[in-house]
Amino acid sequence: MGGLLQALVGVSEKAAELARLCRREEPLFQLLVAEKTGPDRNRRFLQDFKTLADVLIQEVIKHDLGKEFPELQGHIHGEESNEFRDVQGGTVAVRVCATREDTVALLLSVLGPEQAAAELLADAVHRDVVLGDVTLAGAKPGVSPRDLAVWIDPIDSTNEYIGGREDVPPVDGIAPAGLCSALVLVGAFDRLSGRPVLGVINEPFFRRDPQTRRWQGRYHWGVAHGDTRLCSLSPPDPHPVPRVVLSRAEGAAVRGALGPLCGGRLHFAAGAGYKMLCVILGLADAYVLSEGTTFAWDACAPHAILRALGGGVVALEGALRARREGRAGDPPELVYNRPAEGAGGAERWANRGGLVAYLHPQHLEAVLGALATVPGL
Ligand code: 2IP
Ligand code: CA
Ligand code: CA
Repeated sequence: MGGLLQALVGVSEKAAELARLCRREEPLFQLLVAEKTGPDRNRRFLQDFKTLADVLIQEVIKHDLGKEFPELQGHIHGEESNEFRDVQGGTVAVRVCATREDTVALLLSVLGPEQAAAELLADAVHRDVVLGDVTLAGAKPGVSPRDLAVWIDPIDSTNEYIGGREDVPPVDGIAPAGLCSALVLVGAFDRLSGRPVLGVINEPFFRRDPQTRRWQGRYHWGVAHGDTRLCSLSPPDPHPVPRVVLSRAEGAAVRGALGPLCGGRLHFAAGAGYKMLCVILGLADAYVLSEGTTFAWDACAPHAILRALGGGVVALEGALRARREGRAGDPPELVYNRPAEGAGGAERWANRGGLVAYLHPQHLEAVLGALATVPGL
């Protein structure tokens, strides 16, 4: 048996394959495409199908990790609920069954007559993933699954995944939108402290194979545990003039405050996970978000990788408050074991008050300095 890190990468590979499958195979792809143009009578079903890709991926990850590491059972959480409307309008709990045939039958209760689609999905669900990654095999984080819990975002940037644009030209290496910003995020955090410990980001749509035209993915992983720092990537060099990546939803005040710091040039991208990946890869020096519109499952995996590389993700509101009050010490980082007080549903796990993801402390300092003047932050 490999370690937990290797298992997280393995499940992310299976998830990425499921994400690619849902776009590649005709019966599945038709259902995705039809969502945009389909007749009204299909709307509910297609909406459900869209979610089925996410729900199924999350259940597969939960199932495979829980099977290999029974200590993790009950501690694997994700964005989605597995409750699903079936074709009769009843409720079905999507899960991985003991046999491929049982999984096919369960999927058919959601997909209706789409036998081929159900079979393709079940094949991928029950297939074993073999990783031929020597560096990963040699990584020994020294963590015990008993101390950890997991956050899964089965598909981050669902809108871009469904939209599927392949021709969005990058700006300084950063894709402003498109299929490549759809990512699988699997992160593990310390149950007691809430700190992120292991992170895997999988890019299912990294590039097309020039020969076969099939999508090829890639993955990145990181470990930040005690004094141990391990990563599949080396820390990138900082840009002399900082590059900041933002959500297109970011308001004028934040744009106005950060513009001068970045030589008047801000970058924009879709997907919370993708923007953090841009920082991890050194395409950007910081990702700033002033609102609580991301969740624990968006940030946990990228945060672990950022910490592995010497950076982190701070809670923006708390960091600005500490600064105003002149408190010494490092600004507070996001934690993953504390639901927001007084909130219900997904909001319990919102990263309230926004965040800053960074790699080099001087950029965090510069960004916080610039944002300190923004009224209302
Ligand atoms: C979303 C997704 C969005 C992001 C939002 C996330 O997750 O990453 O793209 O907004 O914060 O919660 P933006 O693109 O404006 O940064 P999901 O796609 O999983 O709902
Ligand atoms: Ca997300
Ligand atoms: Ca998602």
